[in-house]
Amino acid sequence: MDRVTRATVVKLGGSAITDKKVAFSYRERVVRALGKAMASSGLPIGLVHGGGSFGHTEARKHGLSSSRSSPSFKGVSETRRAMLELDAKVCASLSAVGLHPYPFSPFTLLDREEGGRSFIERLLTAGMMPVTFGDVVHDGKGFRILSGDTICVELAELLSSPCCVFSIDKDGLLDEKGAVIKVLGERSAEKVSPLRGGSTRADATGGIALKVSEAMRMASTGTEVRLVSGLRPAEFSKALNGMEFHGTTVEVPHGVSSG
Ligand code: IP8
Repeated sequence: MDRVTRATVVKLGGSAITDKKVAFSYRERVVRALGKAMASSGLPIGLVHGGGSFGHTEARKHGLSSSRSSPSFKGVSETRRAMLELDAKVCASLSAVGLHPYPFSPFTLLDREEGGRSFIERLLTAGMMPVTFGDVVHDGKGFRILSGDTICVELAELLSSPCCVFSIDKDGLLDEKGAVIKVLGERSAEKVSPLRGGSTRADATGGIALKVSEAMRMASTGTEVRLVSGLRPAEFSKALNGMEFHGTTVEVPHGVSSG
């Protein structure tokens, strides 16, 4: 079998795979539908999922965020437990539709020299789907939340990904009037309404602002970034397969990043 060195990165947004208004609510049907679309694409995929009503519920309860080091060790354990619980559900749903998820902590990616890359490449070459998630990490000073959006950038770079698809709970990035922004360019980031793009105030991470800046960062390194509703599997499938889709494409000239 040929060694897989380039793979598509997919983010299953927490706002799509859970109901953020209801703590610990999991959308099994949504994950299965997205899983079926990924299976039928036949693409090698590195998967990242967000925290949704699992990780963000605990993180907020215990005052953890992406910017602050937290003294709440209980909060660290509880948030991590919630993420592992969600990850087990996601992997079970993916297995149920014929995929072969291999869950791992994003820590593995921190060894970015050969270690991280060859680990992921070996999994992909063997026909497994590497699955990781937003997590609680120790950054040397204390614990903080590492968003799945940031992990997507790392993973796309590691895998020289041609494309990254973010599934969210809206039809793409929306402007102030609620209309879908079809193409988000380097100068149009301010068009995005902060409250209209798949993240909510329930986020312990950077919400939509972080998503936009990470998408820009990724696009500037040559990865095509597509944002699509995870609640519309047919559109998700089109976005994944490089077809015209209803959603947002982020286009930034190579080497330029507003993030
Ligand atoms: O939902 C956050 O990941 P995100 C993960 O991708 C935790 O920002 C632990 C809340």
